[in-house]
Amino acid sequence: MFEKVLIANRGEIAVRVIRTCREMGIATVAVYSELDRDALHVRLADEAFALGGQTAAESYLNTEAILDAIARSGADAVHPGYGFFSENADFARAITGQGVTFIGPPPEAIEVMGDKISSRLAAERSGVAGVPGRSQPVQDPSEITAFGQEFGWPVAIKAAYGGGGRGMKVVNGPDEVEAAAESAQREAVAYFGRPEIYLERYLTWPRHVEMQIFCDTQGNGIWLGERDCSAQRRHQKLVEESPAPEFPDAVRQKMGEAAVKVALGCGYVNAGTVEFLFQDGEFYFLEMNTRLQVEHPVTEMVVGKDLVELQLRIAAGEPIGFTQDQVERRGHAIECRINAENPAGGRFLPSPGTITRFRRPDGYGTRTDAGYEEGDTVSQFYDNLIAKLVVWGSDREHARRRMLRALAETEVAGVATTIPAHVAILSHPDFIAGKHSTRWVEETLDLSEVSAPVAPPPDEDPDNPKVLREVDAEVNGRRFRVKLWVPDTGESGGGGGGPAPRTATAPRRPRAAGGGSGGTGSGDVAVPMQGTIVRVLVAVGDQVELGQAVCVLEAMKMENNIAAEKAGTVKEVRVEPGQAVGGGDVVVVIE
Ligand code: MV4
Repeated sequence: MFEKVLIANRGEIAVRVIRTCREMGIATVAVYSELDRDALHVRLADEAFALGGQTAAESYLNTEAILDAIARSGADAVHPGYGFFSENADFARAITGQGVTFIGPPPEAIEVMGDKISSRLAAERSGVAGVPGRSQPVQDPSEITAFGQEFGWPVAIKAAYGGGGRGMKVVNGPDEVEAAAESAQREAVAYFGRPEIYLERYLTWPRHVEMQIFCDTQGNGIWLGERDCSAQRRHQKLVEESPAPEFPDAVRQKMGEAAVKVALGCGYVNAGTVEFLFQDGEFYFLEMNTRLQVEHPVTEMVVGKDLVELQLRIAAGEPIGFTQDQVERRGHAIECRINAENPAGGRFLPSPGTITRFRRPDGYGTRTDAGYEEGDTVSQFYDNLIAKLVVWGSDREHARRRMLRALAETEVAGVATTIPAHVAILSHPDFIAGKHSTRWVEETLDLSEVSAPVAPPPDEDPDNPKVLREVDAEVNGRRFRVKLWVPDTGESGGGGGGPAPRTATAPRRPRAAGGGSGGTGSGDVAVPMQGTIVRVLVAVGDQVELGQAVCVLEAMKMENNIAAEKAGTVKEVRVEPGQAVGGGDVVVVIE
């Protein structure tokens, strides 16, 4: 087994991996950007190395900095988490090229599944059908009309290198073909740098059901169970559950076997998830995710296994250690993603800032995987997932009631969260009946009455004249935690300009927002990382509120709202849809 694992990630998944490593007696190494200097994952790791930089591109996506931290730390394995480099074959090769184990699949498998046409072909070779369609790129728009006449309308035009919900056009009839084909081709090049598009019959009310699989280095493959992730908005998952509601066991068995065949067919090793669309009792291969997913705890709670432990063992060359028949699934689990977003009116505007109060729920069958504690700051530079709330119940209704209780018990102040939206979803008759689909949140659920006020910070108690504090020192890029008795002046940055010290007695002090919007931000709205502008939401002269999204940046397979850091009037709009931008580029100026 490994001696020391470096987690090339941040937030809740880094915390999650550190916990299992600690339980297995494996030393842990965290890496951190300047904004994450005092982050929870850094505090929990045995060692920590600075990557430098603020944005993801400057830090967690800085290959050289991560490889340097790996070398300096002496780690013998790297866990990529999800997002960032987790599905980057070159990153995996760079790590294994240093003689260090990449805790994930072989680079070749990552590449096969990274291109939607290639993954469809791989699935077909394994006897698993995708949505009825073509597995070759469209050569001429006339093919689309012929396809629609053969397979029926609507037709889905998809970018072969699309992802994160981008790169799909729906065509309802022959008269829409020409415009849709032109738009799809242009966006494929603009967003993904590749022109290939392909065709599928468009499923009008599908459920998104994904199957968790594991393969080991001895050629064994098993499936652990499915997760229904249909409750999502703009391709961002909100609520996931297992087992899928209204999902016959015969279909489960067939889907599990199909998923394992797809994985073994591409030489897969370690944790993977095969995504399907499920409609009218039939399932169709959609794509394969070659990483551990955010929602993996839902499977852990139903199967009773630690999937990160299984990943570590398989990466170290151990067999899966149990057979398909030994996999037992009990009860029902639900996960809610608590994001720093304001769901008011269904807009889900980013709500970066300092978490001034965070009370986590507890009780039987209640788990919170958090990447932040009270006093930490949620930056707009990274994914705004604060914590995953996961519950287990003896059946779906029990789990649903437990989740509603746990959501009601959860307190977060200083930032708005998606909690009110979760309550609305879990309380809705359609969700209770399992009648929702991937379109339900955006087309049916009414969030117009949902509000999520950002509560002011609680009054803090007067401080003692002198208290013991722990502060973090960084020497030559390496982090050390030291204890000091210092006057409790209530100032952040206790001496030496370091991060806000933590007292043993007084509540944690909110640190200077590291990108959060304190309302006095700059009028220059900059993008936190490189990407492509997919939507511009304001025009010169518009009045904008603090935190209001001014444009949407496509980056890291996700759509990211770029928010105003101050209220005011739009003075300049410097970008247009389809424009490529670099990290730090100013896109809108507010006066
Ligand atoms: C589809 C589809 C319906 N019919 N393909 C969205 C992004 C990419 N993951 C594939 N997606 C879809 N492909 C056909 N032929 C509906 C979606 C879809 C979707 C799929 C899974 C999870 C959420 C989704 C949200 C909107 C659309």
